[in-house]
Amino acid sequence: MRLNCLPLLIVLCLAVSSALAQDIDRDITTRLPKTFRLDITQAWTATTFNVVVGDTVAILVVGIASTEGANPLPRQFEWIGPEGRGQSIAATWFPMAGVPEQCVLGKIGSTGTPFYIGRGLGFKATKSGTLYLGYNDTDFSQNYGYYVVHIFPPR
Ligand SMILES: [Ca+2]
Repeated sequence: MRLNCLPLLIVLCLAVSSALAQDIDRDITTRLPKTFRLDITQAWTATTFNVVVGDTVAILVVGIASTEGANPLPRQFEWIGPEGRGQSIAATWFPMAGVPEQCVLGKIGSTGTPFYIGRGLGFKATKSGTLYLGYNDTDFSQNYGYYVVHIFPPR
């Protein structure tokens, strides 16, 4: 009895999936991101993504990480998103001063000027070079976790 229903079920599934697929036309020119895992146990990480002057690039960062090991003390250094600790503005001895401590940064080229990325950023490059991702911290030894960074290339 159950086997008799199987062909009908398959036809029904195909009809439903076919109907759903008719709502889109695939666009192969859509920008799909390159995805990187940002290690926060070091200040800067070189990506394999190269930027050219004039490129418009979009970056999206997700995840949470700890600056005080895998079990940070409650209400002291808790899990932090890529926007950093908004209540603590970095001093001059951080990789980038004047933005939140423990935020995600970027720079173009190993000697480039750092810029704030946080949860995400869209920019037009005024310099060519390898895109670096950074973590705005001074002690990297007990950092735990990572961020996932999606970089959408220019069209
Ligand atoms: Ca730290």
